Amino acid sequence: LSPEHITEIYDSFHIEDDRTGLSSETLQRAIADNLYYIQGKFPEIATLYDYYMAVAYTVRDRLLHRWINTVKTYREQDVKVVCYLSAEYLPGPHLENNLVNLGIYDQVQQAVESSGLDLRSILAQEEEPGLGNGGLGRLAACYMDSLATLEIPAIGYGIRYEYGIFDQEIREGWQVEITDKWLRLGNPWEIPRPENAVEVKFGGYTEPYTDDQGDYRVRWIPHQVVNGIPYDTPISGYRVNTTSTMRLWKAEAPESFDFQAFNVGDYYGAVDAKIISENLTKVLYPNDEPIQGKQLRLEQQYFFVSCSLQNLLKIHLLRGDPIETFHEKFVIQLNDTHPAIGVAELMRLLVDEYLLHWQKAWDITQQAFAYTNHTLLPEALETWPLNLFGSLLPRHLEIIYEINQRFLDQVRLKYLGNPDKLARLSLIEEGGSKRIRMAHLACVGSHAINGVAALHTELLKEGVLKDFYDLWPHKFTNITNGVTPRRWMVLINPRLTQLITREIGETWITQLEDFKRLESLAEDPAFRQEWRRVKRAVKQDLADYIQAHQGLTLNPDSIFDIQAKRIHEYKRQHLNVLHIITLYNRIKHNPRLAVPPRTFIFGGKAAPGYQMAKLIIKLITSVGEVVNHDPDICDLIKVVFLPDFNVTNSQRIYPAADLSEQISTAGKEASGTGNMKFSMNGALTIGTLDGANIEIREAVEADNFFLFGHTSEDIVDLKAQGYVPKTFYNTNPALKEAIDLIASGYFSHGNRALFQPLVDQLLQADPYCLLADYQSYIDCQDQVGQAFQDQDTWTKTAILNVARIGRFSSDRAIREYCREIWWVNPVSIHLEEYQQAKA
Ligand code: CR1
Repeated sequence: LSPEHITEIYDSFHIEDDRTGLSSETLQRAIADNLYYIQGKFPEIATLYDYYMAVAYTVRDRLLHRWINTVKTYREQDVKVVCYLSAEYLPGPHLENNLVNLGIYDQVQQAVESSGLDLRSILAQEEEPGLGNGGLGRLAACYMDSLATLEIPAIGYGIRYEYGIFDQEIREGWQVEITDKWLRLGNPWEIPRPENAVEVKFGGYTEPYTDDQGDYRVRWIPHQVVNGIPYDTPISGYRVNTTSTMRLWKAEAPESFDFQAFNVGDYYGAVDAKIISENLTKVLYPNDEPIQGKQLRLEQQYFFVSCSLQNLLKIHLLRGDPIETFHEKFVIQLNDTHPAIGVAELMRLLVDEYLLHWQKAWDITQQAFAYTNHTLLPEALETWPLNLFGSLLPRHLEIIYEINQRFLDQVRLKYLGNPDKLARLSLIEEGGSKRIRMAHLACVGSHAINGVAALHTELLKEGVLKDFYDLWPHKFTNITNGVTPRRWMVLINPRLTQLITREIGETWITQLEDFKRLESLAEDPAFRQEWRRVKRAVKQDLADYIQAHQGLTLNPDSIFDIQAKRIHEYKRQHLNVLHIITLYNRIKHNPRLAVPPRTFIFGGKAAPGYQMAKLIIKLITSVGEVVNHDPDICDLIKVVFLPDFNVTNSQRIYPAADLSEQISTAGKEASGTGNMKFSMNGALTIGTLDGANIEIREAVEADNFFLFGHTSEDIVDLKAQGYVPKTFYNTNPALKEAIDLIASGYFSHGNRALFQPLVDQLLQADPYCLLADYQSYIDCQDQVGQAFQDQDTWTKTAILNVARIGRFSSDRAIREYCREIWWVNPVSIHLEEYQQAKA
């Protein structure tokens, strides 16, 4: 036999390796193997969770080969890598996403069924990593998905919070927060790498010294040292071998015991140090936009940033590259100002530890960093009291002073004799107690600054960052957010995915602009009918879920009118409630009124300390309590509050919506990304000209979007003229009736005090202009009701929304970052041995 012959015979057996094989037979064997050797269970005593773990490890094995080859390739080819620094990530459950990306959903389903189990119930076992609050963290996860899919070398750095965002329960209509113990049963997706631990210093003092060259240097003598342990999670790309790393840091005490204290008998004192260190990454701050200026939060930020930058420098030097070329090999994206301390930390590392001269270090730093701003809300802009900052990071305070001095010297030359300008640009806010402005540090230390939607970027340039824009207009770009069609369409809406793919093929999954091919189908009555069938089935799924979990029966033919996002006054869930009460009043006055049945669905968490947001939740549930049981309403209106809005639950919600509520006060929502997910799944939007709504409306065209409300300019004018909400209340009987009904105690068992703070806020201040937008919103909702009666036209409009939503893929956004900010290129990963990913 010749060697060729042997290979031929060998190949004909199709021998698959148990760790990489993709056939259902091999997968079934591998699952049984992992159940036995990893979970230590035999089928008779294995729980569903054990099976989930066995399946997860089986899938992880298939990723590992790709992952290791990815890391190896980047190292060998010395490629430029994108480093995404984010204090938050909301990746959602990993298992199903990895099945989709690897193209092995069907094989795993078959393998699981052959063992007498059901894949859906196994998938339901996964506890999602809730390591973020909302849009910002989920955006980071969508970007990680697109980076891998587009084969861009990338690492996502963040914090491995032991407790993520709290789980929300609703008790007696109020939000109750439950600790999120997501790691309790183990996390099969992460690999700890204690051998790569790094040290992070805190507190203490600095002292000058002269180095061998006779140069002035500074040494930092810390009060405390904490270890950072990296935990790596593979992030797969869709049908490519590229598998990127999400590296999250956990804080640990350098030694389990302080031996000195132990020797003198202070056992408890010794263990104390361990507890203090581990507190650092214990819990995610559950505030979405208003920041919480707590010292622990600054410690978290510095901790993960220092770990990540030390890690990057180590990788760079291990690749044999000189420190001077760092910025040619890495670009570091700051996801908001949370990691902005990185600018000062990289300077410290380069100057104090790697002994570069200031100017050289500064060039590297500026070229390495780029900054994304995610909010205009003044209460969300991070500033730290100088005292707090200096006691925690004494060396960084000196570095920031130095950066500021050099920066202001430059500004002074440009704006001769303009002290106001200097004060406005300074990294230090003067007056009263001094504070460090993190956004200013990010702007000065970056080569690029971007907003997340066209309007948002314009408002940044005219407002919060105007002085920086005047100084460096070339640094500013807009990159409108996007969402990944893999999770937000393929994974969550298999029915619609199948229908679309049958008609236009599957290229859209990685080139969402191909949805354009659906345009002509909008005119096809048979296609519209199928579309309607799919939508109806998906609505039924959500209705079944709500029936099972809340005991509420919903009518799947009613308008599913959904608002799902964090509860915030600027997002105006209470404007939605005013519409519900207005409809309710109309039916009460005229029980024979022909109104199309509507189901109002809300989902969203309130920051635990945000009283008004919590009261808004209570208002929604209280109105639901009355409306849902009022016989006069004849089930024409139903109000549902879906508890615990997270990635998992959101996946049931987006596909089922007819109407997407995007009703923030114009100028307040930086972009929004839920707006994109709803549209992608065929909902029509009712919205203001805010954030990315504006661009969505442009894309789908005005006729296919329900627009209402004041523009951001109107709002500014309105307030400049001295906005008096009472005028609207006094001159609009329906509005007055709705507000009075809340105030009367009608929804609170006669308790007039309950909603008083909310009513007072609306009548006396109304900072988010609900009253000014009320009539326009009601009129627009009436148009929605009308339009829904004509199901065929509604469906056509829905199809056109999907056909034209292609621009809002995170792939497009990532391509823009690559081209305009990162200057990085794709690198393909080849698997030499074992199996290639399915084409
Ligand atoms: C914005 O409020 C945007 C996301 C992602 C949020 C939202 O409109 O879609 O960021 N901002 O860009 C935020 O969380 C801290 O700021």
